Amino acid sequence: MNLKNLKPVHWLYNLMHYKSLRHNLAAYRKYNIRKPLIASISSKEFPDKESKAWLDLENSRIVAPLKPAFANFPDSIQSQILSWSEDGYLVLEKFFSEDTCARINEEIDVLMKKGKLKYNDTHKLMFANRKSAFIKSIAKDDQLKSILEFILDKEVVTFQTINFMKGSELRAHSDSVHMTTFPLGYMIAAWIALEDVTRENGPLFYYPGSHKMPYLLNKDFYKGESGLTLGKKNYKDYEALLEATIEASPFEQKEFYAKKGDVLIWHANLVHGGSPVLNENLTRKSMVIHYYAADVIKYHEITERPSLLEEE
Ligand SMILES: O=C(O)CCC(=O)C(=O)O
Repeated sequence: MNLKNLKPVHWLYNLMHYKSLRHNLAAYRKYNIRKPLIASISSKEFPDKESKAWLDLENSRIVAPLKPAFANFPDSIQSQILSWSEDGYLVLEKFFSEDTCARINEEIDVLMKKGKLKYNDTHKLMFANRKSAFIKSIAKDDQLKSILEFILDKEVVTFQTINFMKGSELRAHSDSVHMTTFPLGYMIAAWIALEDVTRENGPLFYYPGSHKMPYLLNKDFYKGESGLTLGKKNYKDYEALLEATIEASPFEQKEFYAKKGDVLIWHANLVHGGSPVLNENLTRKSMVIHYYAADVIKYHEITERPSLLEEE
């Protein structure tokens, strides 16, 4: 029996990290969730399965310019905010300087050398923002946050950073199955190229417009669970279902041949992943930052765990 499948093991772990669950308290009250903060939580508690984010409910071309803050953005950002409702992503060219990227890469190298940052069971280097004040400050960059907060029309908080040294080769997915909110639509990610990306070193891929597809949630690939166990939900089943859904959809895959310092911001439900690495000798240094809106319920649909969020 896999211990990670036992909900009481999660409850105990959550209890030990109670402080990091308090971010959910106000939203549990607001949405009338009558459960302890340590309990398992998933979309089955919630009545609706659709985003409530303003630019999903209304067309950004019409409503975005009506907000005074829109005028503060340069033309290149304004035009992409206008197409956010259609596209579900935007690109900020050369947003971070060469020096900033070099400094992030250096911090990662030092953390790895000191053994403070290690690969998890995949290619991911998780939570460097908790180990480096500089990387934490990048995640809190005022200009970046002003764009994210405009798009969500809510204050955002950093949930995590993930650094990759090589192309991730992750299969297509939407982050909303990993980092989920109630109401839906209130996660947003910023992906930063820390070196140039080409066809060869495993570019990020994404499907413009795919954020408009229905959110795939546990009920869609559910294999049975009990009050005490997660059941046989298999992430591979999710990936297969999502791939079949996106292949049958009109959305077309794009690859992001980013230049160092470019940023791609994606919607909570935009389908994306990592293309194959064609040249294994090449690195593809990048960092993705996942943010939540501050005042929503934040959790992980697949594992039914409330998110642990460190106070900023
Ligand atoms: O960087 C990549 O190749 C993919 C990253 C990704 O899919 C994610 O962070 O959700």
